[in-house]
Order: sequence, then structure tokens, then C-alpha cells
Amino acid sequence: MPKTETRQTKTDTETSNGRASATETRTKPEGVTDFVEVEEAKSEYNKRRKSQLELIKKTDKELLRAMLYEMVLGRVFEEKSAEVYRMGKIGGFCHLYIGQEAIAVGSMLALESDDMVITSYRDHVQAMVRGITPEAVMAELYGKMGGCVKGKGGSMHMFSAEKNFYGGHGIVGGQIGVGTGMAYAAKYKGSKQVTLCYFGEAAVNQGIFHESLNMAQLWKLPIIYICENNQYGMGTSQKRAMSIASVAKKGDAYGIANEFVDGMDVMAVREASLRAIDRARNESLPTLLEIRAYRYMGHSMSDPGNYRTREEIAKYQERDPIHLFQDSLEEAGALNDKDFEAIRQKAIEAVDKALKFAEESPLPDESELLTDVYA
Ligand SMILES: Cc1ncc(C[n+]2csc(CCOP(=O)(O)OP(=O)(O)O)c2C)c(N)n1
Ligand SMILES: [Mg+2]
Repeated sequence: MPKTETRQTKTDTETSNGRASATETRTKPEGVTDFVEVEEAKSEYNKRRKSQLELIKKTDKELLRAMLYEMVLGRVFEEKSAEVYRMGKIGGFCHLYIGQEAIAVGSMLALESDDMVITSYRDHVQAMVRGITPEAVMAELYGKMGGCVKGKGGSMHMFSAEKNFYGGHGIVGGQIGVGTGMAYAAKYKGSKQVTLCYFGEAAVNQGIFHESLNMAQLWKLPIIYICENNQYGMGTSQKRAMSIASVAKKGDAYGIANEFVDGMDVMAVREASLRAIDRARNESLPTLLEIRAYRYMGHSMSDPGNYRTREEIAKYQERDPIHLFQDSLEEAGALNDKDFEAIRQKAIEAVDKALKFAEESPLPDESELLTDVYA
């Protein structure tokens, strides 16, 4: 069991979400992540930094610019979503992606446009990286007609058949089975499409993960299972819920190629994704990627967050994926301060435009109530 540590705090000490603690002493909850893991990640990153800078120098500048833009857009979009959610403009559940941007960007910008993507409810940024406009995502959050599914799905159910983005699923792990079926269909039709299937680490404890991986390897399906390990399933730390810490190694049980990836390093995510995409497209074989990041915000907007400390969050934020990428781009001489500012401004303008669109978009007409509803 993880160590439990008690320490003295002042009465006005706050929990991670800003609530005052009532007691003089506070017990660190079991399973709070040890900081040592951040230190290890830092030292590994330093070891591969030289080769990463070389890689950046060889990468197309427009692609690097697009990667940074999508990460910044995702961050600004989610910050704005939190703001308008608190104002009561968005209803229902709302799960933010802040801290995980490098995963969506590093993996999806390595795909071809006819490849397929399926994911969980933490889907706003993934939808945008896949090409659904910020306007259509924001209007969907508002439940308006201009949303990508005309306001019927809301935060958890972004979808676009045109962009081959197949949701946005609320049942933990449900998309793993559906994604496996999508990859089976692609193989059956000989379409050469690759499927990217995202899920959180808490979904890995479910049967559907194991059944799907078994079938994918047995039937040699062109799929990449991406476990976005943000280290928490709602308020439960992975350490309290999983007997073996490595998600990647679970792939060994089914003979699936697997890799652990630093999810704060967008170039590392891209490289691992390219290897897996190549395996899927050219050998019709699955891969399991465990991409480890950290969820900065609560599980959803209604999470009080009193199961972890501010210090823990701050420690992970030292390796912020956007800052790490900017530093590398600058050091490699690929982009400069002016470029960063221009990218940030463009993202702010895109989010402002999306917000205006969502505000002005009409609510769905009553006639929409049963349109496109199948169950
Ligand atoms: C089958 C099922 N069980 C429980 C829930 C409630 N639930 C919603 S999100 C969640 C945690 C999932 O965590 P993880 O898979 O790590 O994804 P993350 O939210 O961290 O992205 C749970 C238990 C659910 N939606 N579906
Ligand atoms: Mg999680």
C-alpha cells in the first residue's frame, strides 16, 4: 500500500480546488502520487533531448507550427469552456483535457484523413484536432443547433462521420469494443484505414479492454489502443485501483506490441504513434500505447478535487506539454517568440469566434426532438 503521511497545516490551507480545510491536521490521502515519478520523467527527457532537437530540425516547420497551434487552441478553448460553464452557459457534464493536449496532437496529426478515431467523453480537444471546427464544438457544448450533432450530444458526444470521428462515449471502456469493431470492418473491407481508440487508465480494469485486445491480436486488426493515463479515474488514483502499474505491459498478455510514452512530450507521442500507425497500416497489427500525462483539472467541472494536493498538481505542471514543446522549438531554432505570440493570438481569436457562434446559434427546434434518434 502507498505510504500515508500526516502533516501540519494551517486552518486556512486550501485543497486543490480552493476550498478551505476545516481541520488543523490534514491526512494525505492514500495513493497520492509520489513526486519521484516527475523527477524520473525529467531525467529521461533530458537524456533524449539532444536527439529530440535533431528530430525537430528535420521536421517540416508548418507541421511543427500546426502541432503547437492545436495544443494552444485546445488549452485556450478548455479554459474558456470552464469559464462559461461556471457562468451557467453550459449544462450537464463537462470533462476538460487541460494537461493532455500532447496526446491528441502527437497521435492524430500523424494520421491520414480517412483513418478513424473513437474516444471517451473527454473529447472536445480531440474533436478539434480531428478537424471539427471550434464553432461546432462550442455550440455543441451549449446544446445549440450549430453544434456538430445539432446540440443533442453535448460535451460527451462530439461526433462527425465526415471527419471519421466516431464519438465521444460516456460508458467507460465502451468505445474499446466499438473501436475494435471499426478496425475489424476496415480489415474486412480492405480499406487500409487505421483506427485510433482512446480511453483512460481506469477503463483498463474492465473486461472489454481484455476481450478486445485478445481479439485484435488474434485477428490481426489495424488498431492502435491509446491509453491516456492521466493517473486518476474520477477521484481514485491509479495506484489505488491497479495491481500492476504498467498499462503497456498488459499488452504482453495478448502478444500485442506495446510502448510506454511520455505524454508531456508531443514529439515522443508523434514518434510512437508513427511506429504504431506503420504497424497497423502495413502489417495489419494492433499496438497498445500507454501515454502518461496528468489531469490538471478535476475529473469534471463538478469535482471538488479534495483527494489530491495543490503541490502534486503544481509538480506535474512543471512539465507542461506546451511549455516543453515551445522550449524545444526555440532551442532548435524552429520558431521564435514572435511566432509563439502569433499562434497564441490566433487561438484566442478562434475561441472568441467559436463563443460568439455558440451564443448566437439557435436552440434546436421542437421538430428535432425525434430526428436522428434511434433508441
Ligand atoms: C461502465 C461505467 N462505469 C462507471 C462510470 C462512471 N465513470 C465515469 S468516468 C469514470 C472514471 C474513468 O477514468 P479514466 O478511464 O481514467 O478516464 P479519465 O476520466 O481519467 O479520462 C467513471 C468511473 C461510467 N461512466 N461507466
Ligand atoms: Mg484517468
